[in-house]
Amino acid sequence: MNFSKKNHEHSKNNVVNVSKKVILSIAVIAAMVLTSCKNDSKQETETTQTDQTEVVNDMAMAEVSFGVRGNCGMCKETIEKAANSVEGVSVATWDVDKKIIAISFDDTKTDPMAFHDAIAASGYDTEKVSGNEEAYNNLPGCCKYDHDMMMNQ
Ligand SMILES: [Cu+2]
Repeated sequence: MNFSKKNHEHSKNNVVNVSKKVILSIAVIAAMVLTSCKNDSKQETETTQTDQTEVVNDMAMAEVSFGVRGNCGMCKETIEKAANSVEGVSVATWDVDKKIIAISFDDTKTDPMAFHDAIAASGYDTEKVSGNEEAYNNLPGCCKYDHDMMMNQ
């Protein structure tokens, strides 16, 4: 009787130890992901800004800018990719601090509502269209921005 009780307690302790380890590794991974998000955003801002100057000088383009919510460099990638997927867009640059996207485009091929729709479909709120909920739920944890976040800062 006594013997079996001891055994039981022992295995219970093991379970506690294992789950502590699991929680610790999740915390470490989460910390790594957060750090990489921050690094991304700085590098990307620099590269995209150079691109913009080159293209705008080449052609006469219409330009528009509007508020888009998001957190980090990975958000920037997704938001700009969505805007660039619209035909007629030459440059799209989202500012992680101001929560604004600036888009240069050929206005004979598209209009700004197409940008709002494309960005919202990728999961991000614009000042006119709310982000698609399913796409938002599939975003990485660090990209799950606050829906009450200020835009156009
Ligand atoms: Cu993000």
